[in-house]
Order: sequence, then C-alpha cells, then structure tokens
Amino acid sequence: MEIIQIAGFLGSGKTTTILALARKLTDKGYKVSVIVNEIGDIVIDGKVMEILGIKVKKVFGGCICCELAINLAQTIKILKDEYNPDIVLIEPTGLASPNQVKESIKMLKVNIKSIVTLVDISLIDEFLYDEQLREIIMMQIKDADILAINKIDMVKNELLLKYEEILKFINPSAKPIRISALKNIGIDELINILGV
Ligand SMILES: Nc1nc2c(ncn2[C@@H]2O[C@H](COP(=O)(O)OP(=O)(O)OP(=O)(O)O)[C@@H](O)[C@H]2O)c(=O)[nH]1
Ligand SMILES: [Mg+2]
Repeated sequence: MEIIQIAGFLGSGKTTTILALARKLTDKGYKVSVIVNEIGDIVIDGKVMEILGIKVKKVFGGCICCELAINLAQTIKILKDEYNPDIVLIEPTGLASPNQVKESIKMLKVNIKSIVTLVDISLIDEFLYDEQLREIIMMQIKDADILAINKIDMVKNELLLKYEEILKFINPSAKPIRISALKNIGIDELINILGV
C-alpha cells in the first residue's frame, strides 16, 4: 500500500487532481482509495468517486494536520484492514502543513511515497502579495517532493516560466511538472514521476 498526499492551498485543484489520478490509476488496474477531510463540496466529490468504484473515507472535524492526526492514522489503518488498496490518495485541507500530515501517519510504518503540492498558477501572483497566505503557500511548496503547477490552461507561457524559476529557487529538490487537472493535461506524466 502506497500513500500519496495531494497538498496545496484552498482551491488549488486537489480534488480535481485526485479524481483525474484515481480514474487513470483505476484504469491501470490499481485498487485506489481516497481520504479527504470533511469540508466544502466533498460530499458530491465522494459520490462521484464512489460511482467510479473508488473507495472514499472521510476524516471528520476540520483540519487534518493537527487534532485529527490520530483520526487520520486510524482511517488509514481501517482502510488497510478492510480494503487493502494499492494506492491511497490523501487530500488534506488547503491550510495543512504537508510535512505534519506525513508525520502524523509515520507510526503506521506505511510507505508514504510522495507529497505532491499543487500550485494554482492562475492566482499565485495575487496570493503571494498577502503576507499570511504567502507563509502557508511557501511552507507547502517547501514540503513538496513534486511541485505540480496546476491550471496551466488559464495562463500565458511567460507566467509559467517565471514561476518555474521561482519554485525552483524556493524548493530546488522538488520535481516540477505542469498540469491542468481539469483538462486532463500532464496527468500521465504526473503518474510517471510518482512511479506508480
Ligand atoms: N481552469 C482550470 N480550473 C481548474 C483546474 N483544476 C481545478 N480547477 C477548478 O478550480 C476549482 C477548485 O478545484 P478543486 O479541485 O475543488 O480544488 P481543491 O484544492 O480541492 O479545493 P478545496 O478542497 O476547497 O481546497 C474548481 O472550480 C475546479 O474546477 C485546472 O486545471 N484548470
Ligand atoms: Mg477539495
């Protein structure tokens, strides 16, 4: 069982990316489970995923990163015991620290494959102007193993090139990739980089 965390700020495209990944991985024959926190429109998302035959577990009560650490670990344990999926995709809240989420499940001795941090290229300029948002977004970028610039369908190439440089500067060890989760661009490449 391998665990992949799809992190990123509010609205960056985590659920859309998870759906796109889960579809392709299911088609490849993998048994996929998704763990989401119970916020926003996830009830609908959950239904969509159930229809696709993807097992969905919800973590209740808000922020995955802090008080729910035990709950998340329990959820993963139950998933493993009851369903034993090949791949678990985790969507933390958009405010979570990816490393904290990772830390909270370390004791399970499961294989945490990667942290993918999504960067919403259509809003990054705006977000980075705000001091508080900047802090959260920088933390999420620094925690990434893979940095997926999402919503590339919405912006010009110059902006992409500019942010590829900036992201490389903030986190030189992360692998960069351009995607559009909504238009299904770059998802195969993301799966390749993930090595699943
Ligand atoms: N144009 C465009 N829109 C996208 C893309 N990916 C996601 N979106 C849209 O962005 C919005 C937010 O996407 P979600 O997948 O719900 O983002 P999220 O990170 O799960 O959001 P929260 O769970 O609320 O933090 C939705 O309206 C998506 O349709 C993309 O690649 N291109
Ligand atoms: Mg979501």
